[in-house]
Amino acid sequence: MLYHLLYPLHTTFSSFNVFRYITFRTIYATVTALIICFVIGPWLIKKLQSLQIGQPIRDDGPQTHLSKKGTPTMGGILIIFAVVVSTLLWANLTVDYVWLTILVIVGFGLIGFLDDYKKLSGQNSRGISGKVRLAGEVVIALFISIILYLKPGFTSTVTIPFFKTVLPDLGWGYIVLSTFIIVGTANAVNLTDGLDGLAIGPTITCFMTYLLFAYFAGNIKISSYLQIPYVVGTGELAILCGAAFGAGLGFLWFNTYPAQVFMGDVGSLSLGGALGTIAVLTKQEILLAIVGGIFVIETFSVIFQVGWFKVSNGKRIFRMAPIHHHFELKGWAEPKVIVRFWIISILLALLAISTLKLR
Ligand code: 57M
Repeated sequence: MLYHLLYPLHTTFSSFNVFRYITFRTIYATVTALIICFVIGPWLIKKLQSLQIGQPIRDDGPQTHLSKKGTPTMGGILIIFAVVVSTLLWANLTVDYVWLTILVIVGFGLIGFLDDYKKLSGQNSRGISGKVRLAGEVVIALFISIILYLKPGFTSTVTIPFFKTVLPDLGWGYIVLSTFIIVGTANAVNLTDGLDGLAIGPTITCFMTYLLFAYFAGNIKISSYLQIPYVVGTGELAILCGAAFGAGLGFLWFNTYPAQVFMGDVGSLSLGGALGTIAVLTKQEILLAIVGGIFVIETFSVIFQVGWFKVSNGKRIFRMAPIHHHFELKGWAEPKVIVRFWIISILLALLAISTLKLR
């Protein structure tokens, strides 16, 4: 909105020319989202506490988690609010990619909200049926993927990290891949969200990394220099990534150990869905498996544990899945697991950025 209101005034006040620059607007989108979290966070946490939106804790998990009972959840509402308001303020709203990503943020957030609400009102950890939840996610992701497939200028080729000339064209198969990435990332972030700050840390590194890729992919000169696909309009997604980065930091302020609030499914599904969508829009689809490697590791730890548990009649590979519980049960203090996972996610982000040159 500020872009549309203030940039046209640059003919009278030349300093308003600055609103033209994506870099300027990205920085202030980040700061705006961070400030929104700082200002509204304490109020929202009190509100959630007074509404008794406290997390029920499963008694079959690590014993250290029992003391977390009553910690308010659904802090993701704060993240969504900060990202959406900041993006609406700073982005160029004529770019449809911005609206598609906001649709995923709000749509997946709504599914997560219903899930959280059901868990809290029933005071158990089940929430809405897994099938209904998945169906809702697939409908939204499929809608986005079909729109992109039909959009003139948006190609159905996939960028393979480390290979600059290998760009397989999947045709309509791209719709399937894109839907899988969006839904898969949402659920992977959800699985990771089991220790204070564990999910939001790698989410922040992912948004920072995709901020760069969105800026590069949206710039005709830089994209051609780096030999990555040029996608008109994705530069504006750098602003949304900045807003998500700022909101993530603002949320971490309250979610860091010992957490004053959890993000809930409303937060994890919405952030994960947004990350998947941005990976698709910037045509760096497969790269997300590297940038978001922590989410991939967490998900595979569950797949292997559950698979082995079934075929071996109750034997386990890890002490408990997802893998962060394994380390807790080995005796690592919770902050140690969290910070080590953050360190790995930063390393993975650097590796992902290096693919721009290692090709
Ligand atoms: C949700 N959520 C936390 C909070 C958060 C298939 C199976 C492996 C699925 C998995 C599962 O349900 N994962 C998704 C993970 C929960 O947090 C809430 O959920 C939201 C995110 N969806 O925002 O609202 C608990 O996580 C802890 N937490 C923090 N800090 C945070 O910032 O400490 C969360 C955020 C909170 C809090 O304790 O209550 C969760 O874990 O429920 N299931 C599991 O993770 C379970 N694993 C399991 O059953 N493993 C089995 C195999 C055979 C399937 C095994 O390895 O033996 C464990 N989950 C828990 N206890 N809580 C089992 C034990």
